[in-house]
Amino acid sequence: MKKWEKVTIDPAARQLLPKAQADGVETVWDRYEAQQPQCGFGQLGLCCRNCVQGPCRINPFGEPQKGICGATADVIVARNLVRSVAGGAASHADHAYDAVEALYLAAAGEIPYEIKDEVKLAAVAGKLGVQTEGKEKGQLAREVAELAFGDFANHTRAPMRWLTATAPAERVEIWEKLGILPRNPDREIREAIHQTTMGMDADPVNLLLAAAKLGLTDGYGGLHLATDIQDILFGTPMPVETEANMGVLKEDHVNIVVHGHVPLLSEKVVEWAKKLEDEARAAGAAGIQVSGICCTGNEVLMRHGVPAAGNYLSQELAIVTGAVDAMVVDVQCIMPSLANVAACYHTKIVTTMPIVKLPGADHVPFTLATADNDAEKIVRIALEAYRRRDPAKVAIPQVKSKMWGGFSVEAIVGALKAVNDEDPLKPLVDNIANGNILGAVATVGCNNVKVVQDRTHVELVKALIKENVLVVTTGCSAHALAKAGLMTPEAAINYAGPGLRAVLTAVGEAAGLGGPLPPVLHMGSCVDNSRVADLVSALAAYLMVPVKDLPVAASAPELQHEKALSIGTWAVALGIFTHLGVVPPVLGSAQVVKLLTADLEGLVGGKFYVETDPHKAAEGIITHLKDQRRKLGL
Ligand code: BF8
Ligand code: SF4
Repeated sequence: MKKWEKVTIDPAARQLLPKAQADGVETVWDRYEAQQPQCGFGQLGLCCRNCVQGPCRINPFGEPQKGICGATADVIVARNLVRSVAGGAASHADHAYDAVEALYLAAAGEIPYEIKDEVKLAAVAGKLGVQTEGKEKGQLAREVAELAFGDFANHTRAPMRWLTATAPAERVEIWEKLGILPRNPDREIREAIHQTTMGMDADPVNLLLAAAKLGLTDGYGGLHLATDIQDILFGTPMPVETEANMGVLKEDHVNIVVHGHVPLLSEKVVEWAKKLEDEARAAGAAGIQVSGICCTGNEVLMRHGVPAAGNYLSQELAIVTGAVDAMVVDVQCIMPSLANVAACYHTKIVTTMPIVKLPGADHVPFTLATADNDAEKIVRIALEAYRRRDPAKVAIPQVKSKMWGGFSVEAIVGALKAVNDEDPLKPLVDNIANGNILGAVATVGCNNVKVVQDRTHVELVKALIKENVLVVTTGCSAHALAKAGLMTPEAAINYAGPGLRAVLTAVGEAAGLGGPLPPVLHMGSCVDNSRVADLVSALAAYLMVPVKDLPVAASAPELQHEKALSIGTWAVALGIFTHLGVVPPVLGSAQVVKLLTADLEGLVGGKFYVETDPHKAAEGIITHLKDQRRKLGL
C-alpha cells in the first residue's frame, strides 16, 4: 500500500499528497507523524494545567494518584471534558450571536442584508409566541432578534426562550428535574469555566451534569438559534444539485474558496463573485468559480448549490492544486498552517475576523455595515492573484461526484407532501413501522488526522443504508459522503437495501425528482444539526413517544473539534444513542467512562457508544435500532 492510501480514501487527496511532497509543502499528515508518540497522559485526559502549581499528571498504573491539590483522575478527566464542551458551546453561541446581530441590523435597514425568508420568520416568531399578524417583516424580525438578544441577556432563573420554544416538552421536563436547563449561553459558559477552575467542583457526576447543560446551551443557544436566523436572512434550503471534490476547481477560472463557518461573509462573496465575472473575463479567465471547504461551504452549498471542494483534512490540499487564487476564511477549523502552504503558490489567504488572524495572510476586516465593500475587495484580491498564477504548478485532480444537497426539514416535509399532502409524516412513519426503513441515523462531525480520512464515515454509512437505515448528515461527514457518491439517486439503487430503496423511489418520483431520493440526505453545516433535532422531535411528537424511544441514532465517526463534543453531548441529552468513532480523552477515568457510556442513559435516555471500527460500529448501531423497534412493539 502506498503511503497516501494509508491516510485517506479520497482519490483527489491521494493525487495531491505526492504533489505536496514534490512541491515541498508540509501537510497535517506530516505534522501528525512528527507528533508521534503523542502524550499518553493527555490522551487519557489525565493531565491538569488548571493552576500554576501544575501541570499535574495522574499515573494510570501507579503513583501519583492525585494532583497537588488533591484532584483525582476522575475529577481531572471530568473537568477537562467540561472545558472542552464549553469550548464547543462557546464557538456556536458566538456564531449564533453574530447572526442575531445581523438580523437585528438588517431589520433596522442599517446593513446591506435582506430578510429573504418571511415564511421562516413567521414560523420562528410563531414558535416564540410572538404575535405575527399585521406586522411588516422589519418589525417582526426586530422582535425576533430582540428575543434572541434577550436569551443572551437573561439574568433571571428562567431557561432560554429558544430552548423552551423549540425542544420537546417531555425533554424540558426531564432537564428541569436534573437542574440542567440553560438560562443564558454566556452565563452557562462562564459558570462552567468557573466550576472547573482550581479549588472548585470535585464531583464527577455534578461535572458531567454541567457538561450536559453546556450541550443544551450549544444546541439551543448555538445551533438552533444560528440555523433559524440564517434561514430567515438567507433562505431555507431546498433541494439543489451540485458537485463535490477537488475537480470542482476550474483551471480556466478564477478560483475562490470560502472556508470557515458563518455564512454572513460567504453569502456576500458568492454574490460579488457573480457581479465581477466580467472583470474576470477581462483578466483572461473564463469566469469565477466559488467553491467551499468545511461548514461555510455547506452553508452556500445548501442555499445556492455552490460546489464543495473538500472537508477539514483537505483544506491544505486545495491550495496544493495550485489553482486556488484566494481562500477566504472566517472562523473555526482553519488550520494555522494555511499561510505557509499558500506561500509555496500564488494563493492569497484572506482572513476577515478580528479573532482569527494568520501571520502571512492578507487581512480584510469584515463588518456587517461594509460587507459589500469587503466582499468586493476580497474578490478583487482573487482576480489580482489569478494574474500571477503559475500554470506549471497547477494540477487539479479530475475527481468529483455529483450530489444533491439542500434537505432542510422544510424540504424533506415538502418531498413527503408529494406523497401525502394532508399528513406528510405519515408515509415516513408508516415505512418505519412496516420495517421498510429500519431507523434513521445522523452522521455528523469532522475528519480527524488520527484515522484514515473519510473511511469511517463512508464505510459506516454504506453498511447502514444496506440494512435499510435512512441516513441524514451534516458537516464534514456530509462532504465525505458526497465525495463518495452517496448523495445521488443512483446511490439509492446501488447501495440502499430493498426496503429503503423502495421508499426513496416512491418519494423521489412523487416529488418530481425523476428518480429516487438519495439514501443520504445532506441537511447542512454543523449548526444545522438543529435541523436533525427538529426532524427527530417532529417524529417523536407524531408518534407521541419520547425522543429516547425512537429507532434513531447519531454518529460522529471522525470527530476532532470541541464542537463535536458539545453537539454529541446535546444529542445524548436529547435522549439519542450517540456513536463516536474516535476515542475522546476520557479513558483515564473509569467513573467518567461509565457515566458517559452507561449511567447517563438512566438520566436522559441517551448515551455515548465508542467504537473505532466502522463495521462493528454499524453492527452496534443496528442492534440499538432493532432494540428500540422491539421496545416500541415494531
Ligand atoms: O463545524 S465537522 S472539522 S468544519 S467542527 Fe470543523 Fe468538524 Fe468539519 Fe464544521 Ni463541524
Ligand atoms: Fe494540579 Fe490541582 Fe492545579 Fe490541576 S488544579 S494543576 S491538579 S494543583
